[in-house]
Amino acid sequence: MVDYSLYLVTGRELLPQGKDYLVSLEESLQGGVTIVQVREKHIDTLEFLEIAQKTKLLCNKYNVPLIINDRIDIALAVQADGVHLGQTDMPIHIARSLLPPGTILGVSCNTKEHVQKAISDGADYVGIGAVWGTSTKQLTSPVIGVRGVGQILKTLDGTNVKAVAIGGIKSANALRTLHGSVSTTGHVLDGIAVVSDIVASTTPFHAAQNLSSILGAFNRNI
Ligand code: TZP
Ligand code: MG
Repeated sequence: MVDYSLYLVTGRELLPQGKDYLVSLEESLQGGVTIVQVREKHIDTLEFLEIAQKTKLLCNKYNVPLIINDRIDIALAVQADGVHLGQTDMPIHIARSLLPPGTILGVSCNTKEHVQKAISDGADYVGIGAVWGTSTKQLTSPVIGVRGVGQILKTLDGTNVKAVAIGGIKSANALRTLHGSVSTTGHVLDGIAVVSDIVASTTPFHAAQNLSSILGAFNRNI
């Protein structure tokens, strides 16, 4: 079973000055990150490949799945565990036909319609957001808030498709995000996806550990 609870999405441009990418990543894994997505925009294929290979080695060391954003070729090349796709990337059902059986496929969603399509296309999980405002990504649609996440989560009732929320999640609002997102039908997030709260921290170990203990507290309360 994949543990989506503390889903780290990389963002090398957000690293504190002088902080090495792999050092930060390893500290965050030691702090409790359960799954890692390499997200790189506008870099050469060779550089993406090298980053993905190094990330894969670290993920293997901590027995944590590696997801590659957008690039099916890179995922195949490094034998990643999964691929994350956006609404204008390769459709999930086509990605599925290109990748080995059992590959984890996730898709970004911000409407119920997106989620319905993700379900029928055979996605394993959806990333719902942006839940809060964020400066990490230029958003093309309004933030949906925790109520919006809860409404979208309902669409997943009765399916085995997992869900993480993303966008502006920090230790200061993580518990509110988890509690506030519970749908009127009782559907709960499977995890929170985070970039800056961990990557921009000078102490990613502590950032991840804080989030991890918040997840623990939430799970003890539901
Ligand atoms: N997709 C929706 S919001 C976002 C992505 C990749 C960025 C989230 O970054 P942060 O720093 O956790 O707000
Ligand atoms: Mg994409």
